[in-house]
Amino acid sequence: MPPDRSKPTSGQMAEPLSDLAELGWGPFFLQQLDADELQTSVIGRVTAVHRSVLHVLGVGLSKAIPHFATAQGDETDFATVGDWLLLHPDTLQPKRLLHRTSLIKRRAAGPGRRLQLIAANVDTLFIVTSCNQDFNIARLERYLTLAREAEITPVVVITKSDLTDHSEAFEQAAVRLLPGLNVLVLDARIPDDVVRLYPWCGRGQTVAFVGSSGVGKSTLINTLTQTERIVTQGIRENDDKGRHTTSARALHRLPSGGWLLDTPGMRELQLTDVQQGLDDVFADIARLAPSCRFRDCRHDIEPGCAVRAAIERGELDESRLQRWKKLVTEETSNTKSQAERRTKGRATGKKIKSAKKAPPD
Ligand SMILES: Nc1nc2c(ncn2[C@@H]2O[C@H](COP(=O)(O)OP(=O)(O)OP(=O)(O)O)[C@@H](O)[C@H]2O)c(=O)[nH]1
Ligand SMILES: [Mg+2]
Ligand SMILES: [Zn+2]
Repeated sequence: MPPDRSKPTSGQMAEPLSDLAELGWGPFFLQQLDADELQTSVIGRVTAVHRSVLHVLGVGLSKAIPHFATAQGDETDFATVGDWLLLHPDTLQPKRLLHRTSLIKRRAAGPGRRLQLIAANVDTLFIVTSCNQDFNIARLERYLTLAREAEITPVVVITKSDLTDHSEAFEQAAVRLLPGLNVLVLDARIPDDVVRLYPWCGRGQTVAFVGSSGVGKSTLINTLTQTERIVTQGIRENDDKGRHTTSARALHRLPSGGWLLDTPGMRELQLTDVQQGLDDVFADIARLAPSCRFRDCRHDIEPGCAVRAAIERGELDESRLQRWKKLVTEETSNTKSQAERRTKGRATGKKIKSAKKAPPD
C-alpha cells in the first residue's frame, strides 16, 4: 500500500521508506562512503531529536537510537535533526556522522552561551514576512545572512498580498537584497498561491520556515499540507521536572514529497560565526572595505574611507551601512563568547565522553 501522504507525519512515528532518495539522499552523501562502508553500513537520517534519543529513518528502518557525538577538534559535534548517520548493521548503533550540505546553529541563552545545532542538511529556508509593518529590510538581511552562512538557499515569502495595493513595492525592495534572490508575494491562505512554494518542496527536499510571529508561517504550512493541523507545534515531551516542554525537533513529511523542519528555537536565532554570511549579504560593503586606508577602518570618521566615499557618491545607503554595523556588532559579541567558552572547555579538560551523556538541548 502506498504511504498516505495526505497528512504530514512526524519523524517519531514515520513509516520506513523504500528509497533513500525520498529522504533526501544523494551524491553528496554517497561519495563520502568507501566501498566497505557501503557494504557494511545501514544508512539512516535523523528525523527527530528527543531528550534521550534520536529517531532515524531509512530503507526498512524506523528506530530510536542513542544520541551520537564525534570530536571535531575542540568542539563536540552532535548528530542533529536532518543528519545522515551510518549505523552498525547488527546493533544499529551509530558509527559515523556524514558531512552536511548545510547546518543551522544558534547560541544557547544563559551563561556560557553554548553552541546548539538546530538542524542539518536543510535545502531551503523560507524567510517569511508580510505586506505590512512586519516588512523590515534589516530583519530580512539578518535572515539572509543566517541562510548564507548555513549554506541554505533562501526564498523570501511575503504574505498578505491581499492587504495592500502595493505588493510590487514590497517585492522590489526584497529582490534588491541579493542577486538572484527568489521572492514570492502571495496570500498564504490560498492554495493556488501557495503552490508557488512547490518547486522547493519536492521529493527529498528539506525546507524550514522562519519569520516573526503572525506573518503567516502556520497558515502557509497548513495551506501546503491542506490540513487544519498546525504542524508547527512541537511534539510534547516530559522534561525532568515532569513539566511539558516542546523540545523535540523533527522533520515532517509534506504531501509534495519534501520534508518540513519543525523546531522551536528558530525564532531566537542569533548571529554567531556568520562572517561569510555577512560578506555575502553585504557584498557591496565587503568589496569596498579593503580599499579603506586603514585596515581596521570602522567606516566612521577615518580619513581615506572607501565606504564613506561610496556613500558620498550616492552609491551606498547610509542606512545600509548602519544595518551592517549592527549585525557585525551582534556577530562579533556572540562569536567572542564562543571563543571564550572554547578556551574554558580546554582548560577544564572537558572530553567527548562527558559531552556524550548530555543531549544537545
Ligand atoms: N489576509 C491575510 N491573512 C493572513 C495571511 N497569512 C496569514 N494570515 C493571518 O495572519 C494570522 C497569523 O498567521 P499565522 O500563520 O498564525 O502566523 P505565524 O507566522 O504562524 O505566527 P507564529 O506561530 O506566532 O509564529 C492568522 O490570523 C492568519 O489567518 C495572508 O496572506 N492574508
Ligand atoms: Mg505559527
Ligand atoms: Zn572605511
